[in-house]
Amino acid sequence: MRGLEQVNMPLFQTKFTADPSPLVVGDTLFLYTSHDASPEDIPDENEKGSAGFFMYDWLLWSTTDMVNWTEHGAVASLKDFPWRSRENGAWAIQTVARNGKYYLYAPLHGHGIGVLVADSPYGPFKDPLGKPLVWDQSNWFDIDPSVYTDDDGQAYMYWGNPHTYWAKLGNDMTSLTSGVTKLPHIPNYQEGPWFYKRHGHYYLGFASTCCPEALGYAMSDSPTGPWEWKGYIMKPTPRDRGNHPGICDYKGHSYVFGQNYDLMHLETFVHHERRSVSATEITYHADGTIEEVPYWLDQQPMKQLHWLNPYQRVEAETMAWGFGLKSAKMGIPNTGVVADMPASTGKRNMYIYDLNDGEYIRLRGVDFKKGAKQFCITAASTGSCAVTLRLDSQDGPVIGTAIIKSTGSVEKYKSFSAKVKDAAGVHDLYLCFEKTQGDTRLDWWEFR
Ligand code: FUB
Repeated sequence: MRGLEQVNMPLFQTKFTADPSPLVVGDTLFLYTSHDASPEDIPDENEKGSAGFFMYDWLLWSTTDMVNWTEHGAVASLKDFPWRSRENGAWAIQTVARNGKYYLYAPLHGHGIGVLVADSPYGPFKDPLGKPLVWDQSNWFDIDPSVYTDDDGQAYMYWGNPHTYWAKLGNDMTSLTSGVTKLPHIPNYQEGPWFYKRHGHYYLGFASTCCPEALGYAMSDSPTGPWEWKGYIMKPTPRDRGNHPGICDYKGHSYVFGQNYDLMHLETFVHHERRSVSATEITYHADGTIEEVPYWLDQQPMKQLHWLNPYQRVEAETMAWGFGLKSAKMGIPNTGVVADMPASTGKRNMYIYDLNDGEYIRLRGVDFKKGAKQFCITAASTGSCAVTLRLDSQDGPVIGTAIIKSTGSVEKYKSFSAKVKDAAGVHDLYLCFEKTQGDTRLDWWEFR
């Protein structure tokens, strides 16, 4: 039997995530996701244990190596759309870049699709319209926007469940310059279109017919169809239910992102909409069709594109795995109460908290080169916590132990250090938490 580290587990553990939307900016892959609230963040006491969708804000993550991801917290929330009619329904977004600006297309379930604009992928995002970009008030079909700008500069938006719609966007990316076209049904289409062009072929990835949804796709010679069903990228399986593709090329590889319940299944198999995003590499055949991939758990872990440099500031919220830990933006408590959320904040420092004995942060492929001598971690604590540094497994050789002591407040950060020995070459690094007392928050660490 293969353990958690031998299979392709979800990318993020500090929050439940869904609806992955990749965006490559320079050498960084940003991934915008929806956020399925954890029970403690659902404000209605009667709903904490229920199976439905509780979605209030959208999250951002980034990587340069495809296995160690840095969390950036909420980039926007329902609060950024003052015209919304519900305090739930922050469904699947896509963010695209154009002319130095970032456009975040967001469905507010039951209230159409809006758009936010920012000067940076981290935000802050602002609503330039004050109203939905599209909204057919006779139904709730207007979800899951996907935007692609073609080589001639014409941008298109696709969206919809259970029908597929498209419209042309103006050069401002915030207006429609055509009517809305409802396409003839594409076989197996349910929702979550992901519209893009690659090597002259147009693609529409999508979540295939519910339930269980899988990842299907269609191809066309034109940005407006007709679309031909080409098969599954990943076949349906009873191990999954809802799904939603995000597809991109990055550093010479092609990837599909999707969602599953594999993280929640570590705690319960009772159905709740507590989803998690996974990724896998895909390959294209010469005719442009996509080689089908097995279900996430039947795959090897993702391949790392380059080693992590530990001799520079590494955020505590950078990790390959951190099950049981929580994260927050400094000065902004996690809460599902939309009224208490800040307007889109832009980039902010984050911290990791809720450390318990036996939990750990795993970093994959850390290159210690000729050898590290010292480990420094910046933390705040009302108690204490031992951070034991181990190589290659949770029980691997110890290379040092840093003791975090009380700083008097969870807001007051200090540096704690440990002597390090026998850490050279490339290893997975485990920051293992033991003897935890009180509340400890981790900001960043580095080796010297
Ligand atoms: O995440 C909420 C909804 O579930 C999305 O909008 C759909 O694509 C499905 O993933």
